[in-house]
Amino acid sequence: MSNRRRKAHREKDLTSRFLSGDWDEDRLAQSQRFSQRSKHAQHNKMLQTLELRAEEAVDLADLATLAVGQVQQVHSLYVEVIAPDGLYLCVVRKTLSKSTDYSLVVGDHVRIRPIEVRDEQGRPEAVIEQILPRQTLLTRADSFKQIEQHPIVANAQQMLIVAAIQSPAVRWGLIDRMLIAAEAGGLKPIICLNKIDLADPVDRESSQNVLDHYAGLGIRTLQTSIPARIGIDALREMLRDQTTVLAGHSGVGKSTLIRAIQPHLEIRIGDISHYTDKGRHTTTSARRYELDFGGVVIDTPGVKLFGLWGVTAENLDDFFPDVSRGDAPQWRQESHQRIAESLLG
Ligand SMILES: Nc1nc2c(ncn2[C@@H]2O[C@H](COP(=O)(O)OP(=O)(O)OP(=O)(O)O)[C@@H](O)[C@H]2O)c(=O)[nH]1
Ligand SMILES: [Mg+2]
Repeated sequence: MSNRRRKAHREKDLTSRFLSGDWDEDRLAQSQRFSQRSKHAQHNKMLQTLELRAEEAVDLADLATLAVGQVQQVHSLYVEVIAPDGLYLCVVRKTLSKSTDYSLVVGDHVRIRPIEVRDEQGRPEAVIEQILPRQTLLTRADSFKQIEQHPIVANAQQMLIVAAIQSPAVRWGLIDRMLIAAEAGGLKPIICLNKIDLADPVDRESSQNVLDHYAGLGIRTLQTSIPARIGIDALREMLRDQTTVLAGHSGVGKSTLIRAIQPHLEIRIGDISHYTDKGRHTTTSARRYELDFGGVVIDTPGVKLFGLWGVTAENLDDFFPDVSRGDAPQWRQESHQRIAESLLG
């Protein structure tokens, strides 16, 4: 009975997706997933040796002599680590993964032990022996109910919160949530309002008023447009010599901004027609990129919701100094109210 109901529901979904023109995108996503899966199968074989090595017990007396690298990207079966002498494909020592209560995320500093195996592209492999303490941690909860913690990026110094003035329309409530997550995780926030070429002067002025309010709270803000080349140089200066994680709704232009400041990087960028308020998630996992003028950026997949971790109805006011002081504009008071209600749940 329940199966039949589920099936009917799915068919309806497919029809509406077909009619809305999303069908090809889904097929594309499916074929991408398929090719990813066969790539995984290849890797799986190659990583078996590495897995076996990770299961061996080793004497860790030499731990301090091992090179420290930083996690560049986390895949389902292995982790890419950038070490002083280049990129390694790694797995975590079994005894370590059993003893630590957190899984690796992009930006984690790790000690690695190279082994004499290379993958089919000649990339060296290594076992991660130690995860070093995190300086900062951007985390979100899996839902507004805050049941499970989802660490996103470790050791970033700042967070570029990207929103688009149009397509998809800016949601200041999401920005407030990300501001709280940045502060709770020890990252300095910057609000970047992108796609300002798409807005009319009235929208631009009202957005500027909102940004001015954030600036009054000591938060750096900027407006950008890639086709109109507005704010790109200012953004480059803000990112120089810093480790910055970019976060925001899907389709706001996070990957495009990275490519605008560092053109040679191979970053996938979504087609604008794919973006509705639902978002399409062109970037599917967080990844670290080095900037050749100094600094590191971490691109992340778009988020629709940003569940807060470690924030309670009791300490929420700490993140809203304007509301506490009683000089917050109406929209900030409403945002505070909505978040407070969601925390009470
Ligand atoms: N008009 C206009 N379009 C832009 C601008 N910046 C980005 N876009 C377009 O917006 C679309 C989405 O850009 P992406 O960089 O893929 O967005 P994203 O935030 O990385 O999205 P996810 O990876 O899904 O989270 C692309 O078609 C870009 O060309 C801008 O300043 N103005
Ligand atoms: Mg992206």
